[in-house]
Amino acid sequence: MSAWGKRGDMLEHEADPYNAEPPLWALAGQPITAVDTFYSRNHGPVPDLDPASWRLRVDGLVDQELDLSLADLRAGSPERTLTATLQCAGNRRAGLIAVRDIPGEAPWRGGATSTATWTGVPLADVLAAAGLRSGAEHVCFAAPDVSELADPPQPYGGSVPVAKATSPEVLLAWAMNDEPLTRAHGAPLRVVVPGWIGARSVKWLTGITVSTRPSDNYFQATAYRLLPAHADPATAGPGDGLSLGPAALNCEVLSPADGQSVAPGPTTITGYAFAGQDRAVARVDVSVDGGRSWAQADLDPPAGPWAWQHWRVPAELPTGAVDVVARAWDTTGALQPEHAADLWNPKGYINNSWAHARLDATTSHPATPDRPGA
Ligand SMILES: Nc1nc2c(c(=O)[nH]1)N[C@H]1C(S)=C(S)[C@@H](COP(=O)(O)O)O[C@H]1N2
Ligand SMILES: [Mo]
Repeated sequence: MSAWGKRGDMLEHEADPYNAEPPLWALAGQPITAVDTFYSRNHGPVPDLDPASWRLRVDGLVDQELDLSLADLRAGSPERTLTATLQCAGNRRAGLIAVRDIPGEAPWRGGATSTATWTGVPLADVLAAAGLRSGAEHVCFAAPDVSELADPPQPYGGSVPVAKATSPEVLLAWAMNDEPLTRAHGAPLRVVVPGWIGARSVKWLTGITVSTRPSDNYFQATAYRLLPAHADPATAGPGDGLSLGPAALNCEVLSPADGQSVAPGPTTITGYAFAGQDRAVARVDVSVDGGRSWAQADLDPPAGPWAWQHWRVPAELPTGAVDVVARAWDTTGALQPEHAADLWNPKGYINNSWAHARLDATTSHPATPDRPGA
């Protein structure tokens, strides 16, 4: 075990605030990610909230302001459990940094994506109890963790439009994989916004404010926005670039993973693919010759409409340096973009270019896990 109850081989990008992702092979073949393996993304120190005195305040454009304890929430509406993938907008940023450096942002690999079974109550039920007034367009989330990364330093926050907030899949969750939320994952209560970038799934939720406008929190108004490649993030202000919401179609090769030494010959290549919001993964192609020829992978059925899909394909690895490539289509017929260079942006968000796993199949040694930092 390392920090925050995570497995010892996490790739730790930062100790404080804690930012870590599992090695890719640890996600392979696991439709649900164990809590000790689930990536952790934080912008400030992890709060230690007392569940007994914790309250959730609901205000803004509502008929009735609410001040709820955990017991009130549990009593207020029937509990719901669903499986949802969280994917950070910075997932696979390392592929963008390889194109051009991105100072100040961590080189996340494809492990800033994990899937859990979440239990809580629909946000829609709480909003219905409060009663939305006319003009209600956005639902803003407030948390107590103060981030020095924000300018000026401020607690983390974000918002989603009312249409998403009142959709039945958006949960106020107190449990993850049937265990109470751990501190690192937002205890005692977090938002889970399935199908949207992870940034909107606000942890340590203490406030909900219904508004005519999106949250003016730094992490909604200034960060997690896609700037044009030539923009200077140091001078970009609130509202610049485009606001990120629904997750983009993406995929990653998990096993054998990028950087591994493997034996040439027959193997099975596996990975994940994920399509945000109301799209699903329709097809995944895999190449073991850098994209000259392709085989169609078998897709596992997802654990639910908001979960990633794992895929597998038998392959014959040639001897030498092997470039495994994977690319996914979604149910709209859209294919991932081929090149990371076309996607480069100053904050390094949404690298959903074709996934590459570069393998060393020069000798017939047994497979080794790719070790962080190796
Ligand atoms: N309060 C708070 N909520 C937060 C964050 C944060 O720093 N503070 N990080 C966000 C981001 S960017 C992501 S990707 C997810 C990560 O959730 P996890 O740490 O449970 O994996 O939490 C989101 N919610
Ligand atoms: Mo994120």
